[in-house]
Amino acid sequence: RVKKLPANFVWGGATAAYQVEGSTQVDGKGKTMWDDYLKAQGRFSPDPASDFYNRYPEDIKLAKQYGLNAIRVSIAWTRIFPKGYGEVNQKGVAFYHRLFKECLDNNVEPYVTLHHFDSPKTLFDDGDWLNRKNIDYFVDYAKFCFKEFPEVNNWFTINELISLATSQYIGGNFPPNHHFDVTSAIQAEHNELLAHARVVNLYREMQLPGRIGLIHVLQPIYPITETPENKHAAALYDAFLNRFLLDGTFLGHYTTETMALINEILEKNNAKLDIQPGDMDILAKAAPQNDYFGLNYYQSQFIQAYEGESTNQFNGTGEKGTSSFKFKGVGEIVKKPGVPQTDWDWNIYPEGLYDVLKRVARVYPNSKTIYITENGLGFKDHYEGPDQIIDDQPRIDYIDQHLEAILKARSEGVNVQGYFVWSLQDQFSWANGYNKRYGLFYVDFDTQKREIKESARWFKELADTK
Ligand code: BGP
Repeated sequence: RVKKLPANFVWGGATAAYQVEGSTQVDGKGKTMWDDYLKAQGRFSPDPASDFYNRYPEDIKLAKQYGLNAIRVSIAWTRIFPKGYGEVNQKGVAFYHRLFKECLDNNVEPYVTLHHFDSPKTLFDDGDWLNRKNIDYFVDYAKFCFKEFPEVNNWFTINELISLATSQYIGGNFPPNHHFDVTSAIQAEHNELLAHARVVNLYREMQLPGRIGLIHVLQPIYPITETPENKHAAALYDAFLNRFLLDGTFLGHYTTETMALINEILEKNNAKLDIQPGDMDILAKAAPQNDYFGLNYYQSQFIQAYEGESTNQFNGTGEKGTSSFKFKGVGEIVKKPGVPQTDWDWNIYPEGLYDVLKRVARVYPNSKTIYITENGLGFKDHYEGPDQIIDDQPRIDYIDQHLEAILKARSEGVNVQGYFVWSLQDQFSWANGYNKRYGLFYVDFDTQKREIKESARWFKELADTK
């Protein structure tokens, strides 16, 4: 076993504005694509979430106390520009200055994402990423933030472009809940890449001293057995989830092989992708200008060939075995015997993280430095009573196994410089609500009291002893 963390390793906890802040209707904040949607759905409310808007000093103190030297936060676009553009909301601006100051005063370095699944409602209603006008608004918002927050040195443009695109338009578990709308999904992927690339190019033009990149969640896809059909299914789905975005980000173009796979999916689904003149120049210019790469990893998937109609079932309740996914002309997701799964049917497969790290380093050298910006276990933690340590051994095992995969890749030359656990404290999960917990710190959502989990103590020991 390779077991040593490097001395200067970035060791953080991750959050996202809408999942922790709460206070969605105070101090002039505008609505996101989620507010009315969640209300109509009636399952759970984004308020007060983890009440981070008011309790951030407490959470940052906990982070520091438990050995963390970094935190991932995101700026809620709608606190700054309630309508997505136009007038600036100074109370929102002031909040983020306070937050960053608190981080820096405590030596917890903030890594800041500009867009984490929370498009302004006005822009969402107007097509979200499918409307190119909204890319202009995103660039304006980014520019404002770069000027306004010089105290931030580590930026990410967009979090998990693919999760947004596929949850909105393929799986249907994010608004606007389309199922297998392949045209919208692939277009959203391309347009989000454009938005990212334009902001990277802008950041370089502004000659700012910090670092900028984006965050992809990578999901390795393995054929369930090594038949030619299953291997082709894996190649197709991989192109749709990973390869198209990695090519666009770090090569600055989509390779012929990637486009052959994408076009096969588009043809089989009567879908199309619109690439406009100039788009590829923007991507090509940005590709070598990323400073680093945020890689999120949770799970790998196993697939077999499938030619029938598309159908899917999303497990948003934690009732094991209730999910299914069949993508016409691509493949059917299947369970691999011997690979454990969480209550939400996510495979626990640390080998996938090792494989994908090796792949990124080999195929995409422009990724430069890699930070694992999310990794963690969704789990139904058991509350033990006030001031009682919560035993979350399965989470410790999960993190331990994935760290081992990271350290193995590092020992073979992959340049991983940090790890952010998802998540710092328990928070609101978009399509699952509050029973899917990830935190090092337990949040009693009724009282907002924080409790310590064993994983936090384990995390601290690792920080201390490396
Ligand atoms: C990532 C997101 C996070 C977070 C995490 C866990 O996709 O970047 O925002 O939610 O996954 O996912 P979930 O909450 O669906 O379990």
